[in-house]
Amino acid sequence: MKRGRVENYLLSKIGSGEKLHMTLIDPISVSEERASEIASFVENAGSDAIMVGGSTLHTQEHLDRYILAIKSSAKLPVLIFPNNVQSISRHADAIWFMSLLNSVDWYYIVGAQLQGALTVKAFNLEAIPMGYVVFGHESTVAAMGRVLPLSPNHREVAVCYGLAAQYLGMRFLYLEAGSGATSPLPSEIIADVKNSIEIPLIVGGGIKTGEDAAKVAKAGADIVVTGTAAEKNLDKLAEIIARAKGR
Ligand code: 1GP
Repeated sequence: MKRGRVENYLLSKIGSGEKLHMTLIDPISVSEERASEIASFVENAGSDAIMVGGSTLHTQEHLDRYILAIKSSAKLPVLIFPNNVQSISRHADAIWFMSLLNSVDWYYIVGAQLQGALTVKAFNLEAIPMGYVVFGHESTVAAMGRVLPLSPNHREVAVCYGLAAQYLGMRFLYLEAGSGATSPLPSEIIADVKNSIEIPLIVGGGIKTGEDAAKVAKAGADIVVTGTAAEKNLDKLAEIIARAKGR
């Protein structure tokens, strides 16, 4: 499958040595009006793209309106971060076509993808293949995605997941600590995975300060994702974006 516009945009930035930040906005916890304000703010603050999604999103119609609201105030690419088949909108620029690799449930590994594939095609959406690995067991995504909990102590297992994703042809790997996690993933595990794979590495979950963001990027994340920070304090988010990007 040929790379599309959004993937090329991300790869050209990563290829030139840039660290990226993506702002995740959850339609269940942030209103459309607020999402549109956040989008405009993060565009000015230097975030590289907006991800829309959350573990409990329920209607496609809501997602459509939501993405249009974001796009009315910012030119940044909007990528869907899907939780299920209802998370497919023709208005997005791309969709992370992701597999929850450490789920114990076939549905989250390939079932939802099977159900959603024809819709992605009908909408002519750019699909970006991504392997998704969730740490811990307390987050909403772990509960909803029937995750086999992976401890951050099992660094070698994380490396195996990363390599498996790469050898299966996935073009990005996302290490997820869970939205609202008490702390980001430890630098050691990020570095071990980064040093073992050749595909770009995305890291998110629990990044609350500029210092956290700088650490995660320095450890090896090509793309740092923050969600909750945008809901809390936009000044802090500006600092997170700047530090993730090494400014
Ligand atoms: C969740 O990794 C993202 O999928 C973002 O997590 O809300 O903790 O920033 P936070």
